[in-house]
Amino acid sequence: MAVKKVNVAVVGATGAVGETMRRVLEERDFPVAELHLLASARSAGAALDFRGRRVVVADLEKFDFAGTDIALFSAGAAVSRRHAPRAAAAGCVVVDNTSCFRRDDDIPLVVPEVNPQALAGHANRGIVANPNCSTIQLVVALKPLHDRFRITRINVATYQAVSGAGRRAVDEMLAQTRALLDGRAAANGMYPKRIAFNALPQIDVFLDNGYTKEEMKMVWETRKIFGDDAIRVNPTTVRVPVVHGHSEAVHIECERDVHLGEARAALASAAGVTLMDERRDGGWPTAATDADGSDEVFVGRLRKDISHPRGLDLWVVSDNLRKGAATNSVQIAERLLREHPAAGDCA
Ligand code: NAP
Ligand code: 3JM
Repeated sequence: MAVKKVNVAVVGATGAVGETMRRVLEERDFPVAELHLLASARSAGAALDFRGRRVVVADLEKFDFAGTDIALFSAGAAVSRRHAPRAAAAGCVVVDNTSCFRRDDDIPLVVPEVNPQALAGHANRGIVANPNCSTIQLVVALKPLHDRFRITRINVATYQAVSGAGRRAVDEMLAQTRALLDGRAAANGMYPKRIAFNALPQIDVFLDNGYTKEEMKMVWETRKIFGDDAIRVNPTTVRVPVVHGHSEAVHIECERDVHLGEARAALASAAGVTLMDERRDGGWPTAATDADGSDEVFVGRLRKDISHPRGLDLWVVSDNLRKGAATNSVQIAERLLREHPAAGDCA
């Protein structure tokens, strides 16, 4: 990439997403001049690796964003609400991984394979929002189908990995699993019921309409990214005892007639999609065996819906910490540097 080097801050650097951010920046050879790793006072002073060097974690509260070009925020919505505007005011472009700004009309919500044109709006407030992990893999898989068949309705059930709820959630699932295998009682902490050897039909808080906030994020964000307020989305989000990778059973209804061969060809050539759809034992992708560690959105189990004349069913799997969070944010930052080089120009 023939772009100048920039100063980058990772906010929430000690977390599950922040750790993946560091790895993805390194893997993609992002043109980092100086890297600032930020977290709360709890972790300030700890040292983390980046490109073979130790970088000391600093306290976000005391950090001055002047001189930082791009900040990748993943420390929760409340932290973004407090600190992202002051980073932007200091001339830094913020790519925010939380739900804090996603629904604001003047903040672009971007998946580079789907709506890169929206990035132009970064200049409005100096903030670009990264969608929720479940939305990202859904829209990457559905974009080529929406372009051809015009989707009118999406029914989706998710099977979401515990790493989507952070480090403590992974620890809790593993501790419960160990305890149960040893014949001991499993204590609940983060989840209201046991997650080990179970499936929990609640992610995030309940809203007045009986859906959870995670479910409504998929409704709001899909409409905004597709620029289509008419598209109807009906999600059920479920937490399952998988460490990395979300899976989704997706059922779409379309305006135009659906041709399976055309759908398959569209998915096979779509950016960011790997079609893994063979009608034999194991001819489909899974979170643990295919998605974990990959940046791709895997699609399988493609078939015409026997209950609807213009319906199509598919199975969509992706790594929630990579394409669902860190990789998408870094891809946004790469595009900002390439296509909007004045973004966060602090150098
Ligand atoms: P995590 O493993 O629990 O890590 C949380 C991170 O935030 C840690 O680095 C923590 O630092 C930091 N932090 C917490 N409170 C802070 C504060 N007051 N000031 C500064 N830093 C603070 O969680 P995670 O899974 O990485 O997720 C972090 C956030 O990213 C989530 O809350 C969510 O908003 C967002 N996220 C987005 C997606 C997506 O779908 N795009 C997916 C997952 C997460 P300490 O070490 O100092 O505690
Ligand atoms: C994924 O602010 C918080 O407590 C974070 C909750 C959270 C979010 C969120 O709302 O930002 C946890 C995991 C997300 C997300 O990406 O929407």
